Amino acid sequence: MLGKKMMEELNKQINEELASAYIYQAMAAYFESEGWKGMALWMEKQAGEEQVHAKKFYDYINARGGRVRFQAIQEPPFSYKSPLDAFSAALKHEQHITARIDLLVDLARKDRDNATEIMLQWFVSEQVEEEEHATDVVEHLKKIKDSTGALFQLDHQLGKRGGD
Ligand code: OFO
Repeated sequence: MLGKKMMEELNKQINEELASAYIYQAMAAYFESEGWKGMALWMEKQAGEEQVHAKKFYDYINARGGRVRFQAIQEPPFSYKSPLDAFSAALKHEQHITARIDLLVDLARKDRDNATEIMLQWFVSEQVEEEEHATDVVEHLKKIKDSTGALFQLDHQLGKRGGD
């Protein structure tokens, strides 16, 4: 059985993951509106991944005999100043999610809830990748600055993102 506090926090994490999907899908819409098709596709893939993350928590709560509770999702930002602004926000958001996962691991250790701690290890590794991918794009965009040609090239490259 999951502890009460753990079940609350895992349910909150479903909300965090779905809110992440919402944020990234809204970023995709922003990129679409600006004509950056590759970046839009990158964000769309990211949004899809977040839904998979939410489902992992959903399935885990159910497997442990808990009760899933869906909560309201906040409206995501509508627009950004630039691609760099959007990807910087995505990186900041991933850092927030990493802090959330760390909090869940701390709680699992405190509860001596080994099953949850092991389940969370996948997310610990995933967050390393998530931050790395967002950081790569942010660094690339910083180097590009306002070079339209280089931006088009990066947009093309990001559009080739697979289902990682
Ligand atoms: Fe972006 O990793 Fe889940 O939230």
